[in-house]
Amino acid sequence: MDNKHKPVRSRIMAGLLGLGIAGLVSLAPASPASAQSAENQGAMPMPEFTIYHLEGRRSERLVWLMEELGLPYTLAFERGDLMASMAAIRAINPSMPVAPTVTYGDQVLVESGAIIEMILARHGEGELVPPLTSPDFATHLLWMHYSEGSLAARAIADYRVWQIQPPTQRSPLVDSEQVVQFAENFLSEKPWFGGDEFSAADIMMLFPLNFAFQLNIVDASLFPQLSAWMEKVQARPAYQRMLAKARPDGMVGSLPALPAHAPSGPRNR
Ligand SMILES: N[C@@H](CCC(=O)N[C@@H](CS)C(=O)NCC(=O)O)C(=O)O
Repeated sequence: MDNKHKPVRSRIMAGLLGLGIAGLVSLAPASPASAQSAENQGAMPMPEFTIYHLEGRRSERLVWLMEELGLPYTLAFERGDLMASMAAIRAINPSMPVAPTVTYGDQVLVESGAIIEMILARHGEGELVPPLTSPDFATHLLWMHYSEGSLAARAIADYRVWQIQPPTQRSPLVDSEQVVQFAENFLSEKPWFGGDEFSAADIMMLFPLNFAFQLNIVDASLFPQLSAWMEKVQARPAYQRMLAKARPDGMVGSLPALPAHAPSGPRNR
């Protein structure tokens, strides 16, 4: 542990003790498919990596990633208590308290997609990313970024607005249904958002699609490819290990589903 690192860790520990955080657990994945590979030539050594987590939220992406890669991490959350888990996040990241917040060595980081890309570049040994020369590499990156930049952004905006004012018609702008339809179209050509193989893009895409389906932001029955893909990714052993560790009591603090989304179909332009 270097000198810069020590105060950060002690501040984290003090914050956690003060909050009575029970869920700080070091986790060595059950099936370390590539645990050894991180130590192999070419990969950087993995520094201490703590994921500050809220059950059922985007921090699950990182737990799932680490389980897929077989890399070690520590998971910090207060089981069944989102407020306490959020207080722990605020304690280490007061200016941007969001889940995930992680500590990676002596750095405090946010943005699940950027953290995933960093972990893959430094410790992934080529896993969960299509080969650089494959056309799948371009679409993998597209979905890595689309998941937050286009999909989550539209779904959350529509959710917030429609909660206040139920919609009577579709927006002339790109809306939730259109961003979800674009993803549906891709899966009618390819089995994964990674293209021919599962990739980190599949990890990124699940959260906003679950959000859109479960909160009735779009009509899930219109998207059979996505529904089949969701079943497939959620059956993965690494996803199931993530659920057991990061959501042991099921969903906590679900948001209410919308009574109505915008009517499907053609739009006035
Ligand atoms: N684009 C960020 C979004 C992070 C984010 O907004 N996380 C939610 C939980 S899923 C959160 O912490 N929200 C707290 C708030 O908005 O106050 C990422 O992908 O990490």
